[in-house]
Amino acid sequence: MIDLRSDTVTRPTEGMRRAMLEAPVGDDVFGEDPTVNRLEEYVAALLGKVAAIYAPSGTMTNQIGVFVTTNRGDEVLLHEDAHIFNYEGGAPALLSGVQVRTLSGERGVISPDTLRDAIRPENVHFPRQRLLCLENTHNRAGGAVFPPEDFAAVSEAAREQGLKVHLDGARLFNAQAATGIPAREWCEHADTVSVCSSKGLGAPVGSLLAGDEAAIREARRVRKAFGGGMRQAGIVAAGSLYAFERNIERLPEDHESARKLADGLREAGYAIAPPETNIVLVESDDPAGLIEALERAGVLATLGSAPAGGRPGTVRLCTHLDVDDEAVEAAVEAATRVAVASAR
Ligand code: TLP
Repeated sequence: MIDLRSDTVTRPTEGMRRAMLEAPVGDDVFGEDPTVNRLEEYVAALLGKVAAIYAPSGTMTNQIGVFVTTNRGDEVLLHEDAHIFNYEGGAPALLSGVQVRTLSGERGVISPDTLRDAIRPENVHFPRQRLLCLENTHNRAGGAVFPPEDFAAVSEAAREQGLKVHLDGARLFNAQAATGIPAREWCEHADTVSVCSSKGLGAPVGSLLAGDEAAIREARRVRKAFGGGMRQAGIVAAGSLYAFERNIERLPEDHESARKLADGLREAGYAIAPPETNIVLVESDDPAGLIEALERAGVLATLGSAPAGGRPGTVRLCTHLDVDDEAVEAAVEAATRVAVASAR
C-alpha cells in the first residue's frame, strides 16, 4: 500500500528513534523536562516569539490559542475552509464557548475588504470580535501558500480593528520551503502561532503554540485544563526537536514529489491544479468512488471535499517523508490503471 492519505502517517526514522531513546527527561508539568524546555526555546526562537509551549496535537495548540485570546460569547473570524472550523470537532464552541464567523475567499485567503465587511460596531446586540484565525499553508485549499502580501495586509486590517491574529501553521514550514520566506517573518503578522512536528516534519506526535510571555503563561494553565499536561514528555519532545532541527530542510523533496505525482496523474487524464506544496487535489464527481478504486489498486487517499454547488469534489493525496520516487511512480501507475478501467 502506498499511503498518501496524509503527511501525518510517517513513522520515525532510526535517527529520530535514537534521539527519543536517549532524551534526558523530567516531569514537564513541574517544568522540569530538559528536552521539552529545549524544544520550546528552540521553536520560540525559530518563530521569532518570546515563548512556546509543547502540546500533544495541533488541534490542542489551535484551541489553546483560541481560548487564551477570547471570552465566552466572543466571535472568532476565520475562513470557511479553515481546519479549526471544519476538522476540530466544534472545539471553539465546545472548549472556548465562542461563536465562529466564516468568511469566504479564494484558496483559503481572506482579503482585508472581506474582513472589514464582517466587522461589527460596538453595540449591546453584537458579540465582541476578538480573533482572526489564518491558516498557512492551507489544507483544504490543497496546501496553498497564503500569498505573503495578502497575509500581511489582512493581518494589519485585523489589528487595526483591535483583533488578535492566530496562525494555524501546522504546515508553516511548507510555506517557508515554497517561498523562501522564513517562518519567523510570517509570524510577525500573528500574535499566536501553532506549528506541528507531526505533519511533514515526520515526528510521531507534538505541536507547539508560540506567542508572547503572557499568552504562553496562560496557555500553560489552559493546557493542563484541556488534559494536555504530559509528564516525562521529553521522550516524544526529542522526536519533535529532531524533526524541527533536521527535517525542515528536506521539505522541498516532498514538494518535488507532489509535482511529479500531479504531472503523472494529469497525463493519466485526471483534472489537477498544479500543487504549490505537498498536497495534490484530484477533481472528481465521485470522490468517494475514486478513493475506493485507488485503494483497490494499492493507493490510499482521503476526501479533499465533496461535490457541492455544481462543482466537482476532490480527492486528496499527500506526499511526505515516507514517499520516495519509486512510490510516486507506483502511485501514478496504479491511478492510471484506475483511469483506464473507468474509461472502459
Ligand atoms: N490535519 C489532518 C486532518 O485533521 C485533516 C490532515 O491529515 O491533514 N491544522 C491543520 C491545517 C491541519 O492540517 C491539521 C491536521 C491540524 C491543524 C491538526 O493537527 P493534529 O492532527 O495534530 O490535531
